[in-house]
Amino acid sequence: MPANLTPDYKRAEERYRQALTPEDKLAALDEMMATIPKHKGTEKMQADIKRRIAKLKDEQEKHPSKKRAFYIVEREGAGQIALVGPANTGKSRLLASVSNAEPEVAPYPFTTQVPQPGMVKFENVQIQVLDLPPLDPALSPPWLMGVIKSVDGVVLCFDLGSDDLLDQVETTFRMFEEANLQMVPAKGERGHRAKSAFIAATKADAPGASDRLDMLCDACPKDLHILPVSAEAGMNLENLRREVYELLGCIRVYTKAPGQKVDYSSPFVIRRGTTLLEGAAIVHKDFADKLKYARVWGSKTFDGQMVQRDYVLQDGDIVEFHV
Ligand SMILES: Nc1nc2c(ncn2[C@@H]2O[C@H](COP(=O)(O)OP(=O)(O)O)[C@@H](O)[C@H]2O)c(=O)[nH]1
Ligand SMILES: [Mg+2]
Repeated sequence: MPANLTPDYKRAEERYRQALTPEDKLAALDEMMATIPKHKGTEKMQADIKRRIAKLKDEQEKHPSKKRAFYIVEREGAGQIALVGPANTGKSRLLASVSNAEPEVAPYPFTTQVPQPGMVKFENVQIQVLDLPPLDPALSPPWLMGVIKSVDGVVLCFDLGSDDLLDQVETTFRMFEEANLQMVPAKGERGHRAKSAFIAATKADAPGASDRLDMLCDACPKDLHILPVSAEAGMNLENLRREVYELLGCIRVYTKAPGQKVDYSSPFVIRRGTTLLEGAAIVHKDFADKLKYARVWGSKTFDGQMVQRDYVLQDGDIVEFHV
C-alpha cells in the first residue's frame, strides 16, 4: 500500500535530517509522528519513528551529557576566534563594530542563541570571529564549551559597566576550570586544553568604568592581557583587531616570482615556526618536492639571501622559491 506522505510530513522529515541537536531531533520526530498519515501503509514507519523517539529519550535520561550536541561553524579566513563571556557584556555589539557581521544587539540577556560568525580584517588578514551565547552556569547551551575548545583563540569579554563584574569573572574562570580548560596568553603553549586568550574589558565609556578596570586587573590571572574597549565610543577597536590577529600565533609570508614585484595584499598566514620546506608545501604542492633553495627578503636575512629548506620563516618575509 502506498504511504501517501503529505508535504507537512516531508517537511518534518527534512527537519529531522538537518537537526543538529538531540532536542531538535526529538522535536522533528514528534512532528513527523503528528503529521504522518495514519493507515496500514505507514504502520512500519510509525513504529520506526516511535522507536527513534524512545531511543533518544532514553539516551537523554541515561546520559544527560549526551544532550550535548555541537555546532561546527565552517572556517573561513586565517583562523577562528570566539567572543566569550557572560550575558550582556557587549559581545554582539563589539563584533558588529569590528566586522561585517550584523548580530542582534539587545539590552536583555540571551539574544544570541547560535554561533554568529563575522569576518574581522586586520591589515591584510581576514579572521573569522564567532559571537556566542553567554557563558552562564545555568543558561549556556550544552554545546558551548565544545565550540570554545575547538577555536584557535578566545576574546574574554567582561563588562566595565556592570556591578556584577567580579562575580562574573569568578564564575567564568570557575567554568573553565570545571571544563578543564586554561586561558593562556597569545605567546604561551596552546592545545586542546589551553586556549590563547586576552580580555576585552567592554563598555569602557560607561560611568565608573575606570574604577572597575582596576578591580578587573586585580581579579584576573596576571598573565592575560586586558584591553579596555568601547563599541559605543569607538575606543581601541583597531588594537582589538590586532590582538585578535595575534591570538592566531601566525606569521605573514609573501611570495614573489624572480624579477617580479611582491603582492602585499595576499599574504600566506602560517603557523609560527614553519620551515621553508613546510612553507613551500603550503604555497604549492609541487614546490616541496622540487624545492632547491629560496631567496628571502626579511628581518633575519640580508636582502635576497639564499636560504635552505630548514630555514625558519619569519613574520613579513618575502620568499622567492627556486625549483
Ligand atoms: N555604554 C555602552 N553600552 C554598550 C557597549 N556595547 C554594548 N553596549 C550595550 O550593552 C547591551 C548588551 O549588548 P550586547 O552586544 O547585546 O551584549 P551580549 O549579550 O554580550 O551580546 C546593549 O544594550 C548594548 O547597546 C558599549 O561599548 N558602551
Ligand atoms: Mg549577544
